[in-house]
Amino acid sequence: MTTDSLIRAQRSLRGLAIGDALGSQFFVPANRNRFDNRRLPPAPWQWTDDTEMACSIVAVLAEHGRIDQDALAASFANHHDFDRGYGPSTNRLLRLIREGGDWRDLVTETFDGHGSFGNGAAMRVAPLGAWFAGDPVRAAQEAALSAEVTHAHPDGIAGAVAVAVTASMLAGFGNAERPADLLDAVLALTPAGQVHDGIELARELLPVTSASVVARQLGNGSRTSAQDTVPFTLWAALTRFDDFADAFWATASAGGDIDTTCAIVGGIVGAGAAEPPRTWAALHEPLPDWMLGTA
Ligand code: 8NA
Ligand code: MG
Ligand code: MG
Ligand code: MG
Repeated sequence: MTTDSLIRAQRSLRGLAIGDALGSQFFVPANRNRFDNRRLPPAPWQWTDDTEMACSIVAVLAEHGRIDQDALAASFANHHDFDRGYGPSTNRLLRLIREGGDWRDLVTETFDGHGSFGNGAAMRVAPLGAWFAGDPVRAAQEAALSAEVTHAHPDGIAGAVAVAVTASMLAGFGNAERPADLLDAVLALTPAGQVHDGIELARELLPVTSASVVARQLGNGSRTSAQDTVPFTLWAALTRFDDFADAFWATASAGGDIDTTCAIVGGIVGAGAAEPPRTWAALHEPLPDWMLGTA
């Protein structure tokens, strides 16, 4: 059954997948010089772990209507394709789950018991915010549940909460909220920590126009942490929420973890009203049925 929630989540997922697939092309050295004049790299653009994991979130929501953590861990592990370029700790975790390990034991053991604060929980979660459009409190709760399966560090979880709440608010209220007011609502629901502090700074930087200037202060994901990824992506998405292509190019031009920053931004602006250019959708590797939650 295709519900309104699923349709909204799929719109966000398509934006996320295009951001990820197109963004990842800029790791190819020959494509680096294409930023300046916004030239598209040659197709096909293959999506990476960001999209693969986002599809599991949508599939679990389509089946359960909420985040069932055991179902999500199983879907992440069963669909884990090593060649899609996963973060090192997530790679190991998913392999051990597939071999029969219990995610609840494994996830708390990562990084000497601190848990991961990688950006992997944030990169996949915008479609969940779109699913719970206009209900940011529920989006925050479900986002935390989705994060906990792979990321036990409070900042890893906070990054996912902040992205989901932003997508929920844009999907539910469109541009009715000013970006600064929207970020106040995000801050109210995001747990304390470095991600929260970074979003406070992102709010101050909303009037700045240059993505690279802002990325120098907030980070561009080059450490693949939630802390150095999420504040910049919220800034980029909320300053350009009505223009998918502009949001993409501004985000990509800052460099860093480009597949992931563009996946987050594409997922958030896709949750709102912004449509990716039609030609772009045809250039990226298509998503199979299971990935759209309709298998
Ligand atoms: P993760 O849990 O392995 O975390 C990613 C990285 O964050 C780790 O490798 C560490 O460097 C760092 N990190 C996380 N927690 C801690 C901690 N407690 N202490 C010290 N360092 C820590 O994987 P993930 O799923 O969060 O990663 C997602 C990223 O990996 C995305 O960028 C995704 O696209 C993928 N990826 C990125 C690159 C890249 O270089 N940009 C390459 C391949 C894959
Ligand atoms: Mg990736
Ligand atoms: Mg937290
Ligand atoms: Mg990445």
